[in-house]
Amino acid sequence: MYDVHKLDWWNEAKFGMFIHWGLYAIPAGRWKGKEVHGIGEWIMYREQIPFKEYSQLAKEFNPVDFDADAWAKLAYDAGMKYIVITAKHHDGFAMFKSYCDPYNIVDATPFKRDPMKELAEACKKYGLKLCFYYSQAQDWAHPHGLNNFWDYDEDKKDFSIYYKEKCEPQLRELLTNYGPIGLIWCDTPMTMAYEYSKKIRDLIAELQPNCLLNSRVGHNFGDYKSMGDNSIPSRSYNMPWETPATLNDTWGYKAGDRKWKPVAQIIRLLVDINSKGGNYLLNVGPDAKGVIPQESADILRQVGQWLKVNEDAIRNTVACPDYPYVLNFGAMTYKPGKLFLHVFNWPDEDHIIHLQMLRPRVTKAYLLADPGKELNYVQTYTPGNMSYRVRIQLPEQPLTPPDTVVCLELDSPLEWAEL
Ligand code: FHN
Repeated sequence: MYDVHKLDWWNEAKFGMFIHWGLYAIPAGRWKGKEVHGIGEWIMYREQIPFKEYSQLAKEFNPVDFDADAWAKLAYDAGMKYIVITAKHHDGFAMFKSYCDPYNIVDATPFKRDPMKELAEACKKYGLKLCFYYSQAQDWAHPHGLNNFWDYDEDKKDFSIYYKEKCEPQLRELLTNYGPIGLIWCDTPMTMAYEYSKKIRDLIAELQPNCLLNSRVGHNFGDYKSMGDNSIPSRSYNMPWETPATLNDTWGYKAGDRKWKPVAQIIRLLVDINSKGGNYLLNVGPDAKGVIPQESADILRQVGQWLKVNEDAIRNTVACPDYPYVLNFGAMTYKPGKLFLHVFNWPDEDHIIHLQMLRPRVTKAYLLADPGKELNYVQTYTPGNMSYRVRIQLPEQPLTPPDTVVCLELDSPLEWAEL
């Protein structure tokens, strides 16, 4: 069962920043002069680079332009409320000071700083929750971690050794040395046994009982469900869930990936996810100097400007019951007492949008961008199916394209009549 109160901040947030940052930012998608297909952080696996060779990247890793304050401010400006950063991805390299394994950013690189310490401070300053991604099962550096079959013989692996020597001690460090952590974001449990998922759950309970855990820890021990990457359920889903998603086609930095999604698409995805009850965890992949690509920053700031005006339609929303018809104007989000109509397709001719099958009565209509001015609307009751039909008069031009939001205040909880 979900602990409602523990999830309060997360349910309210609805929008977070994912950060994939590690040694893979150095090759940035190219190895030995050739472009490597697929997501950037998997380059070691794709090219089956021996650990001995890959680990040399640490000696070059010196992200002198890393600025924790700038990252946290960007998340804040984008209207995000939490940051989930790769403390350790599948390549096994710890992006924090680890006392149990020298293969970490403080001990193995010329940089020598602990970016997680600096981020913890910056997150505090901007009121963001700091959360850690930790690849609990795959570890391509440790001889007993999962999925490095090119260096280590799979038949000789004993997962309990990896768990005891590295996974648990590092999780303990993350949960001890950085203040309150919002959540631990596990990934790709693969064949990890029930007992290890449970151990992680228990460890969090012991060290930071308020810290959340996502479902990719495996064996149903998560506090909420992580959907597939870039995957949105087709209907409203009435449990806490989140979609992790990319801004281009990679998570870790890839210099050659220019497939940025337009701002309008990102806003549309944010609305779609929120309307179905989910959180949107949107990724940036900083480069080897520690800089978040300019394109990502620009997109996020524009989303933030839209969100500043339309925040009520996103923050703290719950799953909107599925409307029985296809919507022509766009999408809807909902919180008790308020139904938000996201008008992506502005009705250019008559400037009217309409809804039918509404069980509650509309008591007021206005644009979030101009809340002081009430919109005219006509509401008629259909006794046949005991529902209202409402036609709303919009101004001639959209106020916050690509999505201008109409708020309808309702006199009772939202339900749609049966078709
Ligand atoms: O293998 C990882 C991948 O590199 C990335 O971290 C994503 C983010 O959700 N998770 C895994 C694939 O689902």
